[in-house]
Amino acid sequence: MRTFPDGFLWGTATAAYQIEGAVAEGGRKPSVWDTFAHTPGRIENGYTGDVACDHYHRYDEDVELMSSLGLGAYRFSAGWSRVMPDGVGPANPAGLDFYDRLVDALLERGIVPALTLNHWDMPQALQDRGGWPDRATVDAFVEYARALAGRLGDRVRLWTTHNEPWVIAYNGYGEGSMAPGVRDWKAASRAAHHLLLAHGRAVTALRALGAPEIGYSPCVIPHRPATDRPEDALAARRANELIYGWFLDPVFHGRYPRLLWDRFAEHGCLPDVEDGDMDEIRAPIDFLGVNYYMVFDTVDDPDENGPAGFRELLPPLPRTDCDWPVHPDGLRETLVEINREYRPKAMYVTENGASYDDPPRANGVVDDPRRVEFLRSHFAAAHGAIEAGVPLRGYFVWTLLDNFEWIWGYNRTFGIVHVDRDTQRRTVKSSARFYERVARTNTLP
Ligand code: GCO
Repeated sequence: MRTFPDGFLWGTATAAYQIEGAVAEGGRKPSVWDTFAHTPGRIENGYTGDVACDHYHRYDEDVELMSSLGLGAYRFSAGWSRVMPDGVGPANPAGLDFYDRLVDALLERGIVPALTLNHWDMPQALQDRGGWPDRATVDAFVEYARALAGRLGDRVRLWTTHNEPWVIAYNGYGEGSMAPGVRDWKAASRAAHHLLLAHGRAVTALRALGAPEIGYSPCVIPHRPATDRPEDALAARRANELIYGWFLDPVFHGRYPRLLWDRFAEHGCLPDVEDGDMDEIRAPIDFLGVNYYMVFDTVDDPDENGPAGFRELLPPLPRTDCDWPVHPDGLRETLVEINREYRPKAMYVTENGASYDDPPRANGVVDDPRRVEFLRSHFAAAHGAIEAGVPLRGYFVWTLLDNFEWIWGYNRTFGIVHVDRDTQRRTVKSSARFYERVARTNTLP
């Protein structure tokens, strides 16, 4: 039996566009994800987040569900275009009211609120003016952060600036597979720099408004060399720099990682870094969130991943329904490595989970033994990291509800709670019951 430290937070994580629905209610206007999802051919089956889990109307039921499972924390994102429908200008009172009600509902049940400002849903109005490659978007983001912190600063304990900024910068602006679907690596590196600057300035603004704990949630997908060829070792290092080094070195060390910087330079894709930017980006944070799902093997390939020039291979491991390799010990290694390299004051696993499709049986029961095993083995790895000295303070399982899984739409299910797409009925899966035991006892049986 493994016991976790006192006060360890057990929660789930969600994102606004993936669960809220109500995309044209309460003054909300489109985000880049509404536009992208409504573009034919972008999302499987033409699915959109228009309705999603209807959480906007059912938030109280969903919070009650978390409470019934004994969960002590909830990581959610504010819909940027719900709070700032036009990107700039005054905040939308109805949007702020929604998050106000949600936060109060959590606090009434003793659930710690953890708010992410940017889980990818930038207002379309800002994209129309240039989006993240445009430096003015930094100011718009800080205004948005101020509006939320001005309203909720006293009640939300954990504040996160961006979720997985590499997805926005490289998938969104570089290879174009995610919103806003741009294919331009110069735009991608500019977007990355502005995301970092927006992070740093938002940290400073949140601090001034009294936000208790401020952090950041990049995604760490460790890439290992597939062979002992030196060029594959370098390719793996570039892959790691692209996905997380680019977003962590500036925040903790005040500089960009060298290998990729040189590659961007060779391709004429460097961002415009102005005097003082790196100091602003380096504003101290209280915690680092890590999203961890998988590992990949890597080979050198100048034709893939733009200037980073690498290709991913599947290691010989079991895989989830997303074809993601399952490697629990990679979580322990990642936490230990990241802690050694960056020395954050505290860490959280801000996302970890798996897509497995286990439909309800005739008697209504949803049994998902593969997810139970996935969670059990990853919790054990997190415990191993704590034993190795990592200041890990909590764990957020991705995710509470089967939801809109980006380009896969509703074809991938990560929830510990099943959602019937026609009726919106929520059914607790066996993984949720397993998680309940862990959360209530703070131990892993
Ligand atoms: C992610 C996202 C989640 C995904 C999850 C599964 O940060 O990639 O935070 O929104 O749904 O990772 O793909």
